[in-house]
Amino acid sequence: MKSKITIVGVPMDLGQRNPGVNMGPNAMRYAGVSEYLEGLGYKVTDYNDIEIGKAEYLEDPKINLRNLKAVADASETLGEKVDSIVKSGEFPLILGGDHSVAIGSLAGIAKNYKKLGVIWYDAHGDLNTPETSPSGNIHGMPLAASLGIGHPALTNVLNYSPKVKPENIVIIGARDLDAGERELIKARGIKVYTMHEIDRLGMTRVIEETIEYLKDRTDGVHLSLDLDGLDPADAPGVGTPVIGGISYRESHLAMEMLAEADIITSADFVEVNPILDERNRTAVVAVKLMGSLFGEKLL
Ligand code: B3U
Ligand code: MN
Ligand code: MN
Repeated sequence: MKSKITIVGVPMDLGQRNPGVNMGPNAMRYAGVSEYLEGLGYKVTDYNDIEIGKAEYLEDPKINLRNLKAVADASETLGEKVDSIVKSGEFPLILGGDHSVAIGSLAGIAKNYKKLGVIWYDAHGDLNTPETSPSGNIHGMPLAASLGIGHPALTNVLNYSPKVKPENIVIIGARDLDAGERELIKARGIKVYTMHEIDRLGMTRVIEETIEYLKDRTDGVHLSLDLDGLDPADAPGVGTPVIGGISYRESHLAMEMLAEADIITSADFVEVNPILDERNRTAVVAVKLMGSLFGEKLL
């Protein structure tokens, strides 16, 4: 793991409809993210927040994409910032914001790798397109956009596409997939560990297999961790909770195993919504998981 971490906050809430997720970055700051990671021996710089434009009140009814322009603009800004962080040899740690922020983080990161791997830790596939999306919410589309599928304003951030290949992706925790997403997973051969496989194999084996699968085929791995991948009992402060999720303890184990394997080169932690939370618990959970990802040992 790199010894310097740069945090970028992305107070983005335009990729979905619940107010409050724009306060996610500050919720994680109040939960002590910088101090915690510094305590583990890292040099941490907080770049503060990327500026987010305004919601669009006059939307194009012909396209099923809420706030397209503001999300695309923020993705470009974030992409450039993240690219410069990777180029300066630091570990980019992006704090969301709704999951549409991953469009920008992956744009900035993937520029610097030939074969970037992605671990998508999420209850959802985030593989919708304007054609398949039931909601028009861009936070349900970032993985598709990064594969080069969807509206050009989202697929072409930083003027290249795709950011990642389907065979370099592993989705973990899926339990709410739309019909179009299932088709895409099958058509492109994306590796998915749904809750069924997690229950059946156990998290230890799921992560062992994930590491084995990604280790040789990739030259860097981005972890995109949506807090709704966890069970709402452990992470209640999210906009689209889905019961039957990954536990806090399984998630810790996953992070510890990824830390041991030393394969993660960048990360985003998204969908923390303090308005929907209980005493900032979800932000605290996010920060504790970061601690494990960055190598905290219990003994
Ligand atoms: N798949 C649904 C719901 C959803 C996706 N991501 C979240 N919710 N957080 C959609 O709207 O695309
Ligand atoms: Mn997501
Ligand atoms: Mn999700």
